[in-house]
Amino acid sequence: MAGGEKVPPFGEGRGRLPPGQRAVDSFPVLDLGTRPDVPVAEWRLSVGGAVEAPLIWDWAAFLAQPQVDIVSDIHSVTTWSRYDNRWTGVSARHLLALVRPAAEARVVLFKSWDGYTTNVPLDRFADDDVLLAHSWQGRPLTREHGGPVRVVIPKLYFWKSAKWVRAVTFLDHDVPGYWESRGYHNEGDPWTEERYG
Ligand SMILES: Nc1nc2c(c(=O)[nH]1)N[C@H]1C(S)=C(S)[C@@H](COP(=O)(O)O)O[C@H]1N2
Ligand SMILES: [Mo]
Repeated sequence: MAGGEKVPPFGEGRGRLPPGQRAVDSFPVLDLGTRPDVPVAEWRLSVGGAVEAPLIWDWAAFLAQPQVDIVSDIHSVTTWSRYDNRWTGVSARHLLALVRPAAEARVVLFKSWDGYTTNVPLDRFADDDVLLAHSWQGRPLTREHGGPVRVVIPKLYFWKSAKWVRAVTFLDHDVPGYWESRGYHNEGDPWTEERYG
C-alpha cells in the first residue's frame, strides 16, 4: 500500500467483521436511558488529571481546534456492527499534544452528562482513529447518539465510546467504568471477543 498507509480497522490480514458479529445497516440506540439534553451554550469539556496542561473547552473553543474526518466501523458487544461511519471532530492525537499526559498516566476515564463512565488504556485512546466527534455522516450528532459530543474508539466495542462526554481524566491507575464494574470485560477488544468477564 502506498506510503505504508494503514487501513483501519480491517488491516493486519483479517476480515472486516470481528468474530460473533453481524453487519447491519441501521444505527441502533443503546444507553442507560437518560439521554441528557446539553445545549451547546452550556456544553463544556474538562480534560485533566495526570497531564501537564489541563484544559476546559467551551463550544467555540472545541470547534476552533483542527477538525478531522475519520471513517470507521462500529462493533457493538450486542453483536451488531455498522460499517463506514464518517465521524467529524477533534482527534485524540491533537488533544494529547495539547494536554501532554504525565509520565505516570496509563488510563483514560471518560465521564458523561448522564453519569456514565468508561475506561480505556492510554495507548488505546492515543490510536490514530480515535476522536471526540460532533458529527456523524456529515450532520451534527443527534442527542440519542451522544450529541453534542461523543468519544469514538473504533477498535474497541462501542460501550467504550462515551456519549455526551463531559470529562476526560488521565490516571496512573485503572478504574473500571459503568459496564466494566457490571460484568463487561475491562479491555473490550472485538477481535478477541473480550465481551464479558
Ligand atoms: N454516556 C453514555 N455513553 C454510552 C452509553 C451510555 O449509556 N451513556 N452506552 C454505551 C453503550 S453500551 C453503547 S453500545 C453505545 C451505543 O451508542 P449508540 O446509541 O450511538 O449506538 O454507547 C455507549 N456510550
Ligand atoms: Mo452496549
